[in-house]
Amino acid sequence: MKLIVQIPCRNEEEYLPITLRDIPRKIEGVDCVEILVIDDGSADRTSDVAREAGVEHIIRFTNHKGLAAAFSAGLDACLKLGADIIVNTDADNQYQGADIPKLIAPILAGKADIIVGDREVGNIPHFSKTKIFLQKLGSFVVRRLSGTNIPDVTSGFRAFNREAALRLNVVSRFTYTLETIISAGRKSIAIDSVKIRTNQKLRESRLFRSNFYYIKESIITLSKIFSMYRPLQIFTYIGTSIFTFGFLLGLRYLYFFFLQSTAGHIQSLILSAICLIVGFQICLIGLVSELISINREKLEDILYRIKKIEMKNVRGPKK
Ligand SMILES: Nc1nc2c(ncn2[C@@H]2O[C@H](COP(=O)(O)OP(=O)(O)O)[C@@H](O)[C@H]2O)c(=O)[nH]1
Ligand SMILES: [Mg+2]
Repeated sequence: MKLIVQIPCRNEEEYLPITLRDIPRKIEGVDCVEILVIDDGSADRTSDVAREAGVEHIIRFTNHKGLAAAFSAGLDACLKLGADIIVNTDADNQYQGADIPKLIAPILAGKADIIVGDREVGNIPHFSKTKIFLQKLGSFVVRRLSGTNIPDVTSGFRAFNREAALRLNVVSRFTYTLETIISAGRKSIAIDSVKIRTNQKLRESRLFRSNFYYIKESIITLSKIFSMYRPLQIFTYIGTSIFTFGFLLGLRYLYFFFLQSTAGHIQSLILSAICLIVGFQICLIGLVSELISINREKLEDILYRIKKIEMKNVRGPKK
């Protein structure tokens, strides 16, 4: 049983050594623990620091590709390196390395494919009230969209077994955290959560730069994911609302047409016609998106098979 701890990094030379020191190298139930650092085109000495600390694997992007891309590249590399379990953690030592055994326990026991560490955000002293509220709201929305029960959806402290890592494909740019949970829920991957501890804050969060930035990016990410995973539903909601409004307005016009005078009601007739056309078109777009989404599922299945073949080729046919 091989565990690889992956750490996506951007300009983390200062705190990465502290994080690395905290990662246990011996864990019960696991034969070997290795570390993979993904350096997302850092301008500082992140990669050098990782090498000096004895990190086994380093991926270095020549330019900045974003956290989600770094996360995906990490999963891919871990699979090729023969990981049975992959743990993702942050480079700023937000999470306690000592909690890794707790995080992977349900996976070792065969009870889950993905475990998300629950920070219990309401109890984190350095989180502002607004940040706690936004995190809780985000978690609520993602729980509803994904049909899962994960209390802390933005937590970066997670464990994946090989099967889950093979199945997940991330297309978001801002963050992988929300998409992986929604994707897991939609694909019926067994996802669960365990309570974990957090360390004192070492530096300000770069992902949560401001409330506005966080809300904006989260809405963009969620809209994209939602229209990817449930296009028919979302477009039908929007389309039928507009269509119904146009229909009622049309009925109102007919009422005037037959029982009173239509004088002065032409504007509402035009609006009604526009709403009927637009609403219908949106429903049609939903249908097309649904077909595209079915295609995507098939493509993902092919990707899954290709990844398996790649893994076998890299590691030799026997493993
Ligand atoms: N690859 C990559 N990693 C990033 C980027 N921004 C943040 N990270 C990493 O993501 C993790 C979490 O970032 P952080 O700023 O601590 O956000 P927090 O989770 O809100 O505290 C850390 O390991 C960062 O190094 C980025 O642009 N690219
Ligand atoms: Mg942090």
